[in-house]
Amino acid sequence: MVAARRAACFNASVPSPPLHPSVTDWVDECARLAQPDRIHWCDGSEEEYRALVAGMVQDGTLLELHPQKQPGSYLHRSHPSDVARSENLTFICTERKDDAGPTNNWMSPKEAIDRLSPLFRGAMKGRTMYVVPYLMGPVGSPYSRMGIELTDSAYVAASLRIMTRMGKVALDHLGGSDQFVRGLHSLGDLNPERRFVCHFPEQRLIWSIGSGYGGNALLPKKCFALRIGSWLAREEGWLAEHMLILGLEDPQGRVTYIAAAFPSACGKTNLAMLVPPASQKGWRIWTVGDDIAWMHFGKDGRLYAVNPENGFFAVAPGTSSKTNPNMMATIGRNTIYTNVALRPDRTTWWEGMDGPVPGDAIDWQGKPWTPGAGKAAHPNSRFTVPARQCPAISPQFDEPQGVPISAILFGGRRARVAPLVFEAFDWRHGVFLGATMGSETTAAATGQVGVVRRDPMAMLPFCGYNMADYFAHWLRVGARSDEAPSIYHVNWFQTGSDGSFLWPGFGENLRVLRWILARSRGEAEGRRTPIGVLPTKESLDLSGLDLPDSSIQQLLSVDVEAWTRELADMKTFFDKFGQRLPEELWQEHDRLAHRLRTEAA
Ligand code: GTP
Ligand code: SPV
Ligand code: MN
Repeated sequence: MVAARRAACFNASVPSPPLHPSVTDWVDECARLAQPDRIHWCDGSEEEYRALVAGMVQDGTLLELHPQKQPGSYLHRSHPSDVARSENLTFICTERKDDAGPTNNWMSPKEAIDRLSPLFRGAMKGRTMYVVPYLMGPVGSPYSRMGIELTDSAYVAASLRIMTRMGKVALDHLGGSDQFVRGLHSLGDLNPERRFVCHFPEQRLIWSIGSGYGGNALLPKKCFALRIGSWLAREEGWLAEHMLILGLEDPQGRVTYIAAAFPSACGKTNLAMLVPPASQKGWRIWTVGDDIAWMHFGKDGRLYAVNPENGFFAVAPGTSSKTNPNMMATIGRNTIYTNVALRPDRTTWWEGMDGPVPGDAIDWQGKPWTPGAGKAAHPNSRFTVPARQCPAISPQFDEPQGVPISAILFGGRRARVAPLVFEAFDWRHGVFLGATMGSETTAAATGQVGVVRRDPMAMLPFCGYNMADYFAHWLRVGARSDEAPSIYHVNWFQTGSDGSFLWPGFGENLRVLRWILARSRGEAEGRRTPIGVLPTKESLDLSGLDLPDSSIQQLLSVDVEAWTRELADMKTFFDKFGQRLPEELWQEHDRLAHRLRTEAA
């Protein structure tokens, strides 16, 4: 009976044993629920990828771009109501509501299964269910983890081959084990009324229905590597973070690794592949990751980071050969774009790209567009591309032990208040800086853009458990080591009275990284202020930038009144957590209040 059902369900390429029976049992169970016409086990091969793409070109899911100008590249358009992560439809489904905490939407596991089962029932009729085994992290790394995503979206299956180490390599890693994160995904009917992204961290399970976009649908990324990942990390004593990882090489050839947490669409990808401007001779940046870091303390007490991903799913608008030449080179081929605009010669375009604005184009919804008619590319339009195509990809990208992190940066998008850069007094103060980070919302999530909100450690939408416990975890792991990285806060996004950015940003951000590096080596001056240690004007290399004194003044000063107002907002945020918030954070809050009062007096 079981054999007969398997024969009916599985394609010829069912991987040969030894798979743990729980793998096939779960695939069977999901197939009985969603009732796909076909099941395809992905092996991750080039031929399979080509066949997936060919099928999508044929049925109109993908449009082939100009084969010479953008070889191997395709345009995908998502449903106009499905263009970004849906935070309001994202749930953490723990047995106890308190374990999800006040910053997450919560449903009991039973309610979630009861509500979503009818939506999944028969959802894959007439469709193929792709079984996508994937490995998060370098092959052979003790820190890598297995997941399997079942999806009825060929776009998702193809994208996962870019974003993860997918197919045979993953099953080889799994071997006969039953340790993997289960992810069930269906496009459903794409109606936001019937869209849910549910996480069951206690069951290592994800159920997502009703969206085909990014973080809602590519389950290894935010759902596994961050939400379930952060839960596992707390249980096991490591960190799963929304951070880029870069190597900063100085003119003597020494490489120092830095991790940085900025909220969605706040500059991680750009910093991770920074190209030094001509004025910064001898410096070089190596890209290890642009979105997620899994970090473990080594026996030597240092914090080591691996990038669990294998590709980039990055923001298109604003990407140009001026802002991010490495990314422009990366996407020269084998790239799947989503919701960008199309020029008449079948090449892609978006706001902020090089060259002239096209006189006419097709916008992200497939409609004719001329300049002045709103945005041609959706503000959250993106592309997936293999990480190894990046000219700056680090030789340590596949290093199983990861890279040792010397500094951690937290940063937000703040028009006012937060100076260009400041250093935390110690680990505990650094955790406070991360926990109280504020940032303006962006198009990466549905909802209003440009509203300042608390986004602790850039993890507000991604922490899979109570954030009070998450802060306690951060405090605990750092206290265990004398070699913990130093912590900094940065902000590239201050604006002047006319609304334009005060700091040139992008490649020039290297100047800030150099100050951070020099500080961590004890070689740069700093100025102690109530919020942390700021650069003195002389210690930060501003040569050749031609910044007006008034801009430098605003970039490098602490507005005591504005910070005093911040304090009140931090308190409101902390109050949400009640007794569960670690006492140390209240102490840091009170110390900041005291320092600000002393400064004002
Ligand atoms: P996610 O993929 O959503 O997690 O975002 P991310 O943090 O990787 O953001 P990304 O680097 O893609 O940047 C988002 C937007 O910010 C793009 O439009 C960039 O052009 C812009 N940006 C990045 N760095 C800078 C900077 O230093 N200054 C300014 N003004 N804009 C920047
Ligand atoms: C983010 O929003 O932080 C992203 C894009 O990196 S998505 O994968 O859609 O969440
Ligand atoms: Mn992100």
